[in-house]
Amino acid sequence: MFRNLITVLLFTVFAFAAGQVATTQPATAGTDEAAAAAKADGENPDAADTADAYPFTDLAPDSYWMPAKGTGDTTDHVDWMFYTILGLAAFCFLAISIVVLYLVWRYRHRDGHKAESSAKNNPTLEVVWTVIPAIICVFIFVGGWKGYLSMTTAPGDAMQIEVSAGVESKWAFTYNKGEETLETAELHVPVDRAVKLKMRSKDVVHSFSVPSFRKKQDVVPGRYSYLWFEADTPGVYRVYCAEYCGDSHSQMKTQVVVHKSGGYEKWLNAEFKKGETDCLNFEGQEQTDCFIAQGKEIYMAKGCIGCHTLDGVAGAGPSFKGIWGETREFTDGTSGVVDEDYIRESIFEPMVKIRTGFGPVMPSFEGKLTDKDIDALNNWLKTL
Ligand code: HEC
Ligand SMILES: [Cu+2]
Repeated sequence: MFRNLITVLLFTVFAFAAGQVATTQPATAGTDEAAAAAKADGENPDAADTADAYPFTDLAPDSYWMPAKGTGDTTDHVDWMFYTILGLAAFCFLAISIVVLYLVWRYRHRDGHKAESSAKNNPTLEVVWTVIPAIICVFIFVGGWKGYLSMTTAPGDAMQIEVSAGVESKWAFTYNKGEETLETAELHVPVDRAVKLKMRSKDVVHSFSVPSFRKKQDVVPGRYSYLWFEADTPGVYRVYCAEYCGDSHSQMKTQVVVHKSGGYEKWLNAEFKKGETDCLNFEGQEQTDCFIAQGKEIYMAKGCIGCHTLDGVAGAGPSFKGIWGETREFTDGTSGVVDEDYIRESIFEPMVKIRTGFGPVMPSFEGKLTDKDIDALNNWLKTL
């Protein structure tokens, strides 16, 4: 009796463990997606594309158990396996619990009854409870294996995007166009097109997971791993790291934007152009105007305003008024003209040339300002 009970209990535990493994996919809430989409909308230069590209109302969870579906066939297969295993586990749990409870009651201790020695073995019963679960296990294995095969073999014409994980628990996606590359924090893909991710980790083991695509793949340092999908519903879906990777693991999330037909190419082109000038956001302004506006923004945002005035009155540092083309004298006796190189050097290596009459107090902005920032500052300083 005891041995049988233990067998039955163990089986229940296993059945449930199997069910649990399949349920560890986090559920996706529709509202966050809407917020994410709204955010992506604001950032995307092509609002006309994005407005109807993200039907977030469709992104409500697929069921109590499963998040919205973003891919067709693969999702269906995974969901089918999931519900089958869940059903099996629930059935076994209920059936076994009921029998156990009944037997406990039926053979309970009563006064006057003597315990009988139990039967040694029952070959028929043992064969049945071995063969049936074995068949079920093989069935589950074949289903999982099929899903795994289709998950790991990307179609030959799949578009490739590089993914890197790590460095402050962030995902980064790299797109190539000829010689140029573009790195983004969100994944953008076209609809109805197979996309293959070539993934690597810069530090520890992470796991790239898109519950809505029912896809998950470990990303291991020192080797590439791959994952592919073909999204068939435009929208914004969540991306998680599904492998505990450090104290900011829970922050390691982003989203995948599935553009509707044609939208991806527009986005990519706009994004590459943005990389060239970073000024596309200034609508209706000439490129140079835009640069000038940016220069002033940097002046105010980076604290230059604390030491440099614009009205000709010197503060801790010289005023920027009329600075362009002036001749400056330095404490080492040399002199020079204010041009682009001088300005660049003044910002990155302020100690190299100290202007006579001022102290060597300006901090270096090396690493804090980009080359593009310097260009913008130059454009702006010329106009003062
Ligand atoms: C803590 C005060 C301080 C801050 C902040 C500061 N500067 Fe300066 N800056 C100076 C001083 C003092 C000088 C003159 C001495 C020298 O040449 O290093 C100077 C010189 C310069 C010069 C050369 C000016 C000339 O007339 O020859 C430029 C250009 C300049 N700074 C740009 C910037 C920019 C751009 C920022 C912000 C990103 C900035 N500075 C932030 C103090 C500062
Ligand atoms: Cu991670």
